[in-house]
Amino acid sequence: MFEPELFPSASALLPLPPGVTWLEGFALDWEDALIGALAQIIKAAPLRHMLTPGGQRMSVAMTNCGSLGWITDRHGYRYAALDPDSGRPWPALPEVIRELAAAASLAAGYPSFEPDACLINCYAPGARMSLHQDRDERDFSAPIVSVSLGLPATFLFGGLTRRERPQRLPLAHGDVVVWGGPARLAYHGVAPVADGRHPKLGRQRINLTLRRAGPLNLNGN
Ligand code: MD6
Ligand code: FE
Repeated sequence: MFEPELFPSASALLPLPPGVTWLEGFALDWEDALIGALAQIIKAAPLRHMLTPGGQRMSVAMTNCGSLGWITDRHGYRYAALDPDSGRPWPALPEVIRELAAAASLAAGYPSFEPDACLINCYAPGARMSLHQDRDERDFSAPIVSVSLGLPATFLFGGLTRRERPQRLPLAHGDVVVWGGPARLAYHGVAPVADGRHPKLGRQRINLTLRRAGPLNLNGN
């Protein structure tokens, strides 16, 4: 007979909005390879605190890999093929990240996701990301694959307007969230990360968001 789980997982208890798939611990099979690949990327394209168009320094430190990288500065939010700090292309998307993105998007029902951009967000304790929509991509038909590593965080998942009260998803090391379809333009953010120490990553949360961002406009950068 089917045995109901005594301790259902957090993802089984929360009704997720349509278009969102939460794969708990999905990235754990790739954990060490991912951490190794991240170290290489950060060496080639160091984490930095970018400025918002309004001139605020973001509390989250960022870098990118893949053919396009998400950047922000006084001129706005956009994707760029070159790292503005070095003038060089972003590091290539490592095979381990490509493989994880393919497996996660397939598991979530998007069998042909081909990411060209991977934003790497690094949160020290206290860092946060305010509610926003992801709308700098060329088209919104591709899903976004989001991988959480290191310290846990509360992901805030709102509606299609800023006014809806967000749902709170406790994301842990190794969790992957895939979102697309009706959720693609939902407002979302990350509550201030609580202090702690992760056995492999120390006092930080790292999030990878894999997207299909391009192609860029001919005159775009
Ligand atoms: C983060 N993530 O988890 C920030 N955006 O650190 C995002 O802003 C995000 O996780 C779009 C899709 C998935 C995400
Ligand atoms: Fe986002």
